[in-house]
Amino acid sequence: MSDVLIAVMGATGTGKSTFVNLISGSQLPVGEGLRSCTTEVRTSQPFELLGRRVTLIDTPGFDDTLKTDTEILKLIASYLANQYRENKKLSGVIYMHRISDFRVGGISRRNFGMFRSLCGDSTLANVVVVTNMWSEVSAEKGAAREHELATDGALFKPVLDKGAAMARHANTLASAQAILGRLVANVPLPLQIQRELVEEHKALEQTAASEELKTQEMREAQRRQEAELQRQREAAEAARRAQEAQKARELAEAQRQRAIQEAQAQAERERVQRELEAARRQEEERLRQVQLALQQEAAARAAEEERLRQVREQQAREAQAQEEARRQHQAEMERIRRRRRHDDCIIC
Ligand SMILES: Nc1nc2c(ncn2[C@@H]2O[C@H](COP(=O)(O)OP(=O)(O)OP(=O)(O)O)[C@@H](O)[C@H]2O)c(=O)[nH]1
Ligand SMILES: [Mg+2]
Repeated sequence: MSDVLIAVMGATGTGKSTFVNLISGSQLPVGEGLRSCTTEVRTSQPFELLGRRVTLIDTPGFDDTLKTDTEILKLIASYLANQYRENKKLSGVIYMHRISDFRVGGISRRNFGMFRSLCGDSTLANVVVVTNMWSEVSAEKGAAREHELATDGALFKPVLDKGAAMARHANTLASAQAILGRLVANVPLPLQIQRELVEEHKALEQTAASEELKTQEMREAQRRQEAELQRQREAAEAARRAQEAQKARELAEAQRQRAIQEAQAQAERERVQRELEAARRQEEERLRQVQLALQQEAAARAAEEERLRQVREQQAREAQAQEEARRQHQAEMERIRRRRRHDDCIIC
């Protein structure tokens, strides 16, 4: 029975060890929390499938929480190089991807980029992109994502176009067997990283995978720098807006104070105006009263003069009447005396 070697790769937490354990009956550690679980390249216990003795290679995912990508690359590369030096080639490579990921973000893309540079193009016929965790999404959503993954040029389309296959894993033994069943009969081929390290005697730093890592790190540094610049721009913009808002508040406050002062000054002017008006009215009233008193006094004086004039007229009339009476009396007396003298002459 010939030995078959198949590697399982993919981002951390995508279920690589679970898959390996399920089909091989191994007890490789499986992650529970958010931390990466597999930190070394581990092999499963061999198992039989379709008349072949199969050994699976469980790998740590890039973007491990404990190891750097360079350390992970070194681990996988040196393991694969050693295998190739012993003339052990891979009949298949599985790339595990969670269909439940609602978005294929930077981490998944970087992982897949590393995977591609490890494999190279010439071995893609031995590659199966396996989607798992189907129980975590509705069938329609899962199918839509699967279609997107298979047709998006930035995702799996380029490898599918070059001979890789895509398969669903239902987290059952039968499903795992069906997936591996497609690989066990493949012609074993060296991966690009194996050829580079073993046949071409390249140093790890000269390999495509290392170049990819550097490119990704540069992109990541650039992204971080851009993010930092953006953060600084946003902070500056926020500070500018805060300053403007503060200025606007100060201006509004100054305007409010000015309005208060103007209102107070206006109220004061009106108060003074009212007081002046009241004083003017008071003075007018006082003058009117004085005038009235003077008029009354004049009228009283005129009445008194009139009374005095009437008294004088009366007195004059009385004096005239008395004078008239005295003259009449004298005339009477004169007349009487003349008569007496006349009478006396007659008698004489
Ligand atoms: N629902 C569901 N959960 C799964 C499946 N496969 C794995 N899991 C769970 O996903 C978590 C991570 O699984 P692992 O097998 O440790 O993933 P890994 O890819 O080996 O992770 P690293 O070793 O950290 O790279 C565990 O809690 C598993 O129980 C699956 O097909 N369906
Ligand atoms: Mg693992």
